[in-house]
Amino acid sequence: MTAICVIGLGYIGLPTAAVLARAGADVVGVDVSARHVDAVNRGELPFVEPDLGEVVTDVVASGRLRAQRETPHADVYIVAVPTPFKGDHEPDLSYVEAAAEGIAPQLVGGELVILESTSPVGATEHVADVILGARPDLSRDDGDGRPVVHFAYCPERVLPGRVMAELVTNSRIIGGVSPQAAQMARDVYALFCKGDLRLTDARTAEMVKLTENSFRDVNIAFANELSLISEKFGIDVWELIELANLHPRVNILQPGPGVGGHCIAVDPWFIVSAAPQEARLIRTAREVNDSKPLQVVERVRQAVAGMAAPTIAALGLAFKADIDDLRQSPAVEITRDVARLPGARVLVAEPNISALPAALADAANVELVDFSEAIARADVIVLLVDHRQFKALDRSLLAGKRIIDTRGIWR
Ligand code: SAJ
Repeated sequence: MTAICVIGLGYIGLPTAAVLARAGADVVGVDVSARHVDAVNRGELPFVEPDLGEVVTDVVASGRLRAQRETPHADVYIVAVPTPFKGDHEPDLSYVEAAAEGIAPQLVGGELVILESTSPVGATEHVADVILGARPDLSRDDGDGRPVVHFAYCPERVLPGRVMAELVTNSRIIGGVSPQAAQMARDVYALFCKGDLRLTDARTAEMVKLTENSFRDVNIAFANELSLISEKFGIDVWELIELANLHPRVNILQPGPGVGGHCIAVDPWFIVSAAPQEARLIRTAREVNDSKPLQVVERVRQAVAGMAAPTIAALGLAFKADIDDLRQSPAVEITRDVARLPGARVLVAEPNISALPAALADAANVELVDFSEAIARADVIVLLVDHRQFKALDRSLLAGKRIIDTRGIWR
């Protein structure tokens, strides 16, 4: 049985570990967070993701998945740790490097190291350099008789909220630092993935991932730009897009309060920072999407103009519908800025969390309440996330309120 070590038990690493264990592999999950390790060893989830809980409970109970903080020896390592950017939008590879440093002492030769974290072009070769720099007795090719370690890049492509289905059905791009590494990695993903497994080199695979998320960012920026133009012209942008999309070759995405999450708001910068002269459209899309929260705050400011002590309901904090993930969420940024409007009291309703995040917890004029209470008490309602609870709301509750619907769900 293949021993697989998955490093990083987050939104990608834990589901991947779980489906590998379900497929029969002997899996150890490694995480720096004691909270994540303990939750997994109890068979519980440290975060919300539909359909994952049952699988984790099952594979932990059967002994095929266990979690720990130290990196063990394994035949295959899968690195799924965060790759944020630094203040200047340069990628921060410190978590990837720390994972590589943990793997290096365990190796004996013949192992496969797969990087899944979204990374700038060249990162997989950098992982090989870090590991082989620490282990000069090992090599990345067969040349001189030293034992060989294999390196591959295989980006995850799953959509938060649909991870368990998409892990199995999505096709995957597998980039080897060598052709043999790509073939070995294909055998690992073939354990659970029913989609196409397409092999290429590591640099192409890294760029494919960045391209996919930049494609989505540019297309959302187009929708967001249309929303600004439509407001100026007094046009309903959602009707505009619905009608334009009736054309057989037009497929515009949805405008919103901005683009959040740890992927689309981050990854395009990995291209821009490495190719600033060439990546002009990708940079502009990032800027358009990043400016959208400010425009929403301005609409709230106009809506409360003349009110001495406005009560504002902020509905939703997550970066998108029906998840509990607040990372890079434009809704958090907007709520924080709205709370700074003179005299404002902000009632936050987020059905998927039980405590306000640090960015809001200190503000005395912000409280987390049930959404029906927020709506009942508010003068102005700003809808920030299209959670199912808000979509299903009895519209008569909104009567007499000033409404800023950034997702177009109450049209
Ligand atoms: N958004 C809009 N309008 C839209 C679609 C999305 O404003 O029409 C906003 C969302 O509200 C959210 C942000 O964009 O704030 C990102 O949401 P998303 O659903 O587009 O994407 P993520 O970040 O949840 O997942 C993306 C996916 N990539 C693509 O669809 C190309 C997913 O497949 C990737 O695996 C994931 O990034 C990742 O981990 O890279």
